[in-house]
Amino acid sequence: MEQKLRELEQDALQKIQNAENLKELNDVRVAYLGKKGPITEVLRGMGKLSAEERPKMGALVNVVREKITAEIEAKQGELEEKAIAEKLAKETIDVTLPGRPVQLGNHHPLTKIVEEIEDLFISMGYEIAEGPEVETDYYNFEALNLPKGHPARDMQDSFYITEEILMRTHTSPVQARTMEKNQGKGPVKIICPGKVYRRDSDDATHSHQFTQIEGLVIDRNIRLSDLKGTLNVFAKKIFGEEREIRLRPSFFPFTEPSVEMDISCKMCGGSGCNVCKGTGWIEILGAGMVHPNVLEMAGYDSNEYTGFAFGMGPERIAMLKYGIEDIRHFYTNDIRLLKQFAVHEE
Ligand code: FA5
Repeated sequence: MEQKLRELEQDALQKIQNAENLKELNDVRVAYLGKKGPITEVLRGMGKLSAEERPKMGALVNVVREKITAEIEAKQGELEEKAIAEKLAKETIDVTLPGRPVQLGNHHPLTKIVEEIEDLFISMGYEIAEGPEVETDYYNFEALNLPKGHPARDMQDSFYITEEILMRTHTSPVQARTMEKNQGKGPVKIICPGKVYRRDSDDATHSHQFTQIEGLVIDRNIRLSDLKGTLNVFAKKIFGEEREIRLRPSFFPFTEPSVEMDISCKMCGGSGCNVCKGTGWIEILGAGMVHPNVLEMAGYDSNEYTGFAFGMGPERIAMLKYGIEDIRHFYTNDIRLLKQFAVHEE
């Protein structure tokens, strides 16, 4: 039996050496060490041995089994390394191949202009305030000196949800809410960017949903000249140092006096062209001194505090600044328009 075991060992070691890959090696393992293999068979035959021979043979079987196992493990390591080396040799990469370009997104032109305007006002000490898009009639109109039935409500055709609730038609309700929160105390210096909604028919310059940025400053001794100075800085920073501004008298129920601001036309430099309809000026926002009624309704003493407010439509500002001829381009998600703004990204 000893002789048989020695032969078996030699045989197994030979086959292990000859194995050329991991599969062949595994076949040898199963053949020699598996349940149906010769070693198991020897162990089964041990019962027939004498009591003296049994421990001797048992020890020998163990030695042979361990030797075969150790050889298989050593060979396995060797074959694994060989397999990795072969795989690496086969899969060499050409590092000179140009990489696949990653598609990068960029900011929407409207986001860009809103952020630019926000950054400018933040640099002048303003804070950003926000309010709900679904607004009450009170904040959207009444607190802004537009009582029910006031004819000026027609200037902003509205989407009503109930008698008292509507989609806000402008960002001015955020003024009213902020003043009320400050309980009659100054100073207040905010801008409020956000979406607004009107029952306007969509065309090249009108959208039923658009963006506004409201500005509000309340303190003692705030004057119309402060408003003009602020708007002048705004126009020059956003449109260029060479742009002039002018204020024209206008009407908003929540400001007195009220003005509209025009900037000099970039296309013709003020001499008149079809962009500015021959006037040399383009209107960009509404503004004025906060009406004393609005101050009082929000809890301010209008003898002590004054303030100015303005409201602009960033779509129209972006149209002027970037030369976009139709407001609907902002909302139709034509990737060709959006991609043109990628080059402007820092
Ligand atoms: C207002 O909404 C006032 N709340 C602005 C204001 C605030 C005045 C504070 C005084 C003090 P107006 O309706 O003019 O004003 O709208 C302001 C700006 O919104 C316009 O100059 C224009 O740029 C933009 N706008 C108005 N309607 C539309 C529309 N349908 N589509 C796109 N932009 C619009």
